[in-house]
Amino acid sequence: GEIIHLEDYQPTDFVLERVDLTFELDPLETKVEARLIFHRREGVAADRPLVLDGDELKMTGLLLDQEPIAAEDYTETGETLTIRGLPDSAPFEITVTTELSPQTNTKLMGLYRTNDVYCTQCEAEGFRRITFFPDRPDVLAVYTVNIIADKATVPLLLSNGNFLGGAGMGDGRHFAAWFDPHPKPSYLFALVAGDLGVVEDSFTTLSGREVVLKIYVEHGKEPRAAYAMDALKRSMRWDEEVFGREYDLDIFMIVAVSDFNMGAMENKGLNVFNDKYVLADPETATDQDYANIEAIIAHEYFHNWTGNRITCRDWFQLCLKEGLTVYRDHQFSADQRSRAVKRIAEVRHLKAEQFPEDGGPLAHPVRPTRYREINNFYTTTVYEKGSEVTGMIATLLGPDLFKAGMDLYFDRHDGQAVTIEDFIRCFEEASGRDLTQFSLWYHQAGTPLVSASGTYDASRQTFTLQLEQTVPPTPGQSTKQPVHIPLRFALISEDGTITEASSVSGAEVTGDVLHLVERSQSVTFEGIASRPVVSLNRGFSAPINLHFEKSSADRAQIARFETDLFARWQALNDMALDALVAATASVRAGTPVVCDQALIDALMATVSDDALEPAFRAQALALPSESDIAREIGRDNDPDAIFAARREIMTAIATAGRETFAGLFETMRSTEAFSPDAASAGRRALRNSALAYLVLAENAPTRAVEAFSAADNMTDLSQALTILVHRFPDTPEATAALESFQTRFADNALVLDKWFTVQATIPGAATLERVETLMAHPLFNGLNPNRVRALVGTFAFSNPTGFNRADGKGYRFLARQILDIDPRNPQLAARILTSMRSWRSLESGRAEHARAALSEIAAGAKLSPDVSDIVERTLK
Ligand code: HT7
Ligand code: ZN
Repeated sequence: GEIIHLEDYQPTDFVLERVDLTFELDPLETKVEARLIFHRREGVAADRPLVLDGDELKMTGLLLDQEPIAAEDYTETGETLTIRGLPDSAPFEITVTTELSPQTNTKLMGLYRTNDVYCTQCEAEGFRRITFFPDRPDVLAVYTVNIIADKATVPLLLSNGNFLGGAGMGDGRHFAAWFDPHPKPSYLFALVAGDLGVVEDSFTTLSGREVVLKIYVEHGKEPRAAYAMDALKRSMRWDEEVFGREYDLDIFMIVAVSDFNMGAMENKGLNVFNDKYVLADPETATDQDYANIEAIIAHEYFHNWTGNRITCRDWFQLCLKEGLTVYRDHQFSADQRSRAVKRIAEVRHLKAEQFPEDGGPLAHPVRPTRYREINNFYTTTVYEKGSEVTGMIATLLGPDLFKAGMDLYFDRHDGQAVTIEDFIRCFEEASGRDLTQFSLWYHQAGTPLVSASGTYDASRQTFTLQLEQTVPPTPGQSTKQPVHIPLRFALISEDGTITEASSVSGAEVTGDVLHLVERSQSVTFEGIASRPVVSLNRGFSAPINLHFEKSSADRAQIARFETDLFARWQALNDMALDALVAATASVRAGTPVVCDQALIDALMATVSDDALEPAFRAQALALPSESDIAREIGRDNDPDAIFAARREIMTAIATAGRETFAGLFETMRSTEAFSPDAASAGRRALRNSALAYLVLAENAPTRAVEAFSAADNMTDLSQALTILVHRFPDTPEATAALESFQTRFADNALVLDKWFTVQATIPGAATLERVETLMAHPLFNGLNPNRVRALVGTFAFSNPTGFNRADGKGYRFLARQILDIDPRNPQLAARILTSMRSWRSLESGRAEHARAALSEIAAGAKLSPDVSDIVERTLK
């Protein structure tokens, strides 16, 4: 594939007015008729042809105003259909007929089949696999869709918008017609047809309109859609109350399918979901599953305004809808649950996924300017960093001006396809603030590094904070400008109270927000009575790396007294990270690991503090991961040393806190019936962390075995299984528990994914052979993306010691898998391949093995554009 550049953007020569589609569904020979009404855009020369996009299409007919087009007036290649000699200004109708084979479409883009259900996925460029079309997001049209299929086997016929009507056709077939009055780009088109069960409900909007809600799932699974329905109604209400956005059709439908490349898709009025993010009940779903369902249901629903009503001009603007919608779903979850705990989870995720991307070969700006394969830009940078950037606008402007900017955006751009510049302009106009420098966050890749140090002058009663920022070089961007960094902060005095300065110089400070705008800034606070401890980047107000050396005592002071709970967690986590990095150095030097007593004291004080919510205490106990430690060390990493160091630190904490953990394991036990609410989930989280430490302290599987037998919900069951199997992998106890889990859930593929994942993430080199054996297991299905991610994906992404085996066999295994998956599902292959993105920070032996495996992939015959793009950038 060639490279697409933002600067080459041009509007289309022809304006699409209306789309009429007719589908005659058949597994191998689906007929599609597309009637497209166009007119030439004003000012476009009369000899300009109409160029439509296509991808692997078989065209069986082509008409202009119902008349065949002469062979010399059109050219069809696999990828484009060019039609010449079209009317100058009058509207005209093009009718294209194509024939598709949904049953053999394994890419899961366009029209495909999953469990005998017909289903489409059109974002980003899937519509061109259905018919020849101007398949780009700035082409908005009104669609009518007719679907015809066998009535007995395909009783359900769905598409976007409102239902017009349907009937039997007297030949065993039936049809249904749908009309979507909202102009939309092709990527939001959807069709679903098959035999599914349904859960129905309704929602009355604030203005009193009644909306029918339907969630379609496989027959028999209806009870497992109840939580998703509840989350949907809460999302609809929340968007009305917080963003003033109402739903705009008579019906909103969600369909759960089992073969899907991503989490879900926001097609207008007809969202399609990976069933993993719809189905839940206490016996089969963990608390994390419930939280994911709530967040993704909300995310897709929120797209109705941020994405669908206002969409992207081109795919470079993907963060316009994705960053903003992630921001909105984060705010929703924070309101539904504990804001601080939600923020901690977000930051953990951001650092674990986005920071490595931004610091490696695949780094790109939130708003990129070039791409080879757009599917490879559905990244954590576009989504999560995009959300952080939106959050910084809210921090800079404050809640009222942020809201005014959002209202202006909805008002001004409803029904349009716009750019990030249009979005930013709304906030500039609403606030009167110049966001030129701030916009660099969209255009410069790389995580800014802020170095801070403080000096207290007792005689003058002043405190000076010295701040420096650098944005590291990234591929294609060697030099960077300083960015506008909103740093929320607090000065904590010796007695633990928060001190306000009588005046500040050297930076703009509004409320608790300090504006860092220069490369280097010296900020002086006056009227400070004693040496303060600075808590910087409260609430993670900016997505930066912060280097601020502090003593354990100072960190402990923040952990104890900050009023921002996130900052308390951050202080504990920083202490733990210091200890873990030091421990790793000891392991590599062959000297004994000693655990900082201040860390143990601060952790135990936090976990024993009953005034703190259990979910927060559980977050405190969850130490930085092996990859967090590797990222902090940054180079020459030895995953085995990191693992050993982390195990030793955890054991030291476990030993010191053994009684506390035993107490928590009892007091956090639930006596009530299972509820997925955040408070109950928090108690389970704390109890299960206590269990993990207890098992380490006791160095025996007994307690995990008991917890496994006693569990009455999937959270406790899967946690007990993980603790047991990861700590004592080859014991009869672990084998028996795995066996019992597999037997019990043999008919539930989503639960078996947990069983595959638990085993794929067992620490140590031996896991590779286990994964290879599991791939031949009768319950594994290499054609289903969820199965592949559960086994191969988690092995590569979440098993540092197994995947990074010193002999390089983990990488070679991955190379084989990528080459095997790529021909049938390039998106899935490319996604899993990004697990190699940090290979250059490994010690040289492993790095050489990784490079060899990447080169093996690069040398593969007939690579997809998806995989070749990732492999080439990763190797560069
Ligand atoms: N907007 C959706 C993106 C998506 C997607 C992209 C490429 C290929 C398959 C896909 N399925 C869904 C999901 C979202 O962000 O809401
Ligand atoms: Zn989205």
